[in-house]
Amino acid sequence: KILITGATGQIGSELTRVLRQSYGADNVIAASNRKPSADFAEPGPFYLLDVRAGDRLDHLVAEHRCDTIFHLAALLSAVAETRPQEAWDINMNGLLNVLETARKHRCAIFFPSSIGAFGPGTPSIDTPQDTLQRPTTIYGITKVSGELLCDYYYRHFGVDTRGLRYPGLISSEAPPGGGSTDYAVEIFYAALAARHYDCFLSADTQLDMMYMPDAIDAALKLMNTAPDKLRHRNAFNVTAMSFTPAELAAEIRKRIPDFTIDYRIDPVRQAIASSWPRHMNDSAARAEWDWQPRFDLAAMVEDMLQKIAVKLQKN
Ligand code: VAH
Repeated sequence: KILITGATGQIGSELTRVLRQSYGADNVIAASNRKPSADFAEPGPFYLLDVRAGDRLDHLVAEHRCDTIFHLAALLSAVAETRPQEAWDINMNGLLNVLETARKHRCAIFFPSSIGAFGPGTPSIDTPQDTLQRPTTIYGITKVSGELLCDYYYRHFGVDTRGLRYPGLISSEAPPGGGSTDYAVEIFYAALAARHYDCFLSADTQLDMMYMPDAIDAALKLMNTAPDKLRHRNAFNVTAMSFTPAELAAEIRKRIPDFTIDYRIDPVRQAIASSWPRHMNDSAARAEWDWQPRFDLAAMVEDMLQKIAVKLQKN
């Protein structure tokens, strides 16, 4: 059985649906600190859980005899900057509780790291798998620390921990909450509803990105890889595309010719995004577990516009 923390979040809500379709609803326990919306995943077991409550987490895993935990509960980069102490508490103590539970009950762990685990001193083009990691955001600090802690639990306690350094994630389902790449989701709603978007990052802020179906595939593929194939564990660089707000707007304009974009820069999120890599090298993931994305920029834009249009029509 599988436990998903942060199950109602941007990644969690789609991962829960996919896992329930493959393994059966009763074998996928969804947990989150907030109640799911009416259209959440496939129906199935759901528990309210604050990952800082270690005993409750332990109890859930024991009761359901979970053997795998996808630990997705965390504060994202922009919101974390406004509440750094709380971000440390949730992101680090939550992870520590998950790792301790996994050690006791012999669970495998998936931990999502991020391009946020890199900082301004990291090579920003062709960012190597193994390189300098000195992030300047509290979010990034918790991601590097999380990577190291996961590797520590693997080496010292034999806990099967694995992770991905996700780029900005774009999804048509649950909205992201407080990340610095949220513009790449908001822009689709604005383009369809108002034909105009005010972007909070500058026109030339280039970042790695990925469409959610690829992000879910990557997590499942990594978790299903035979352990002897893995030379790295926490965490693998993975990317699918790399673009600027101007390039994304141009791709949208091919399908919505009267779409316009202005730039009203939010200094906090701009500073965060500017400290991240522009384009990672993900050859370790490609070599060790055959990572390969399906969606490039054009395919992602096509699919997003279709899905968001249907969603807006329904509402
Ligand atoms: C964030 N979207 O800003 C996330 C991500 C690529 C960055 O980790 O928190």
